[in-house]
Amino acid sequence: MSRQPEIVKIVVTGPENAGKTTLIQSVDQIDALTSRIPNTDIGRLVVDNDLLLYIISPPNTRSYDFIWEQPRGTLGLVVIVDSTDPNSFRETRNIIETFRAYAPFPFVVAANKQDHHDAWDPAAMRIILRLPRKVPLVPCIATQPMSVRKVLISLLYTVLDEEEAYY
Ligand SMILES: Nc1nc2c(ncn2[C@@H]2O[C@H](COP(=O)(O)OP(=O)(O)OP(=O)(O)O)[C@@H](O)[C@H]2O)c(=O)[nH]1
Ligand SMILES: [Mg+2]
Repeated sequence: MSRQPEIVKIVVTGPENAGKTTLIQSVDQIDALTSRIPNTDIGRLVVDNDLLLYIISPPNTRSYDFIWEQPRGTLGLVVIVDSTDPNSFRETRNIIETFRAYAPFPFVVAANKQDHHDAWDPAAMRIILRLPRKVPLVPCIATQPMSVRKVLISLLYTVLDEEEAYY
C-alpha cells in the first residue's frame, strides 16, 4: 500500500502586483491549482515520493489572518516586494514588522523584478525596509525559475539556522 506524501508549506505574501502569482507559477510542477481556489495561488513541487512542497499565496494577506490559519506543516514565509515600486515599500515594511512581532515562522524577503531597469538596489532596499541583519534579502526575478529557486533555498537555510538555535 502506498503512503500519502508528507506536505510542507511555504507561504508567499507581499503588496499588490509584487509578483506573487508569477513566482508561484515559475516553480509549480503540477498544473496550477490557482483557478480552483478563488484568489489563492498554489504551486506544488514534488521533492520525492514522500515529500511534497506547497507554495501558497492566500487571499486577503492584508488582514494577516493567514498567519493563524496556516497551522501544521508551514515551514516559513516569503515576503515579496516589487523593487521598481517605492510606493509599496512602506506596506512591505509593515508586513515585515508584523511578522517579526507575531509570526511563529522564519521568513526571507525577495526583492523582485531585478531585471527591470528601474529596480532599486537590494542594499538600499534593505535599509529602507529596516531589515535586521539576520533576515535575508534575496534579489529575485520571479519569471525565472532558477531565481525563485534561490529564494526558496535561502528560506530553507534560514529555517535550518533557526532550528539550530534550539540545540
Ligand atoms: N520585469 C518583471 N516583471 C515581473 C516580474 N515578476 C512579475 N512581473 C510582472 O509584474 C506584474 C504583477 O505580477 P503578479 O505575479 O501578477 O503579481 P501579484 O503579486 O500576484 O499581484 P496581485 O495578485 O494582483 O496582488 C505582472 O505584469 C508580471 O508579469 C519580474 O521578475 N520581472
Ligand atoms: Mg496574484
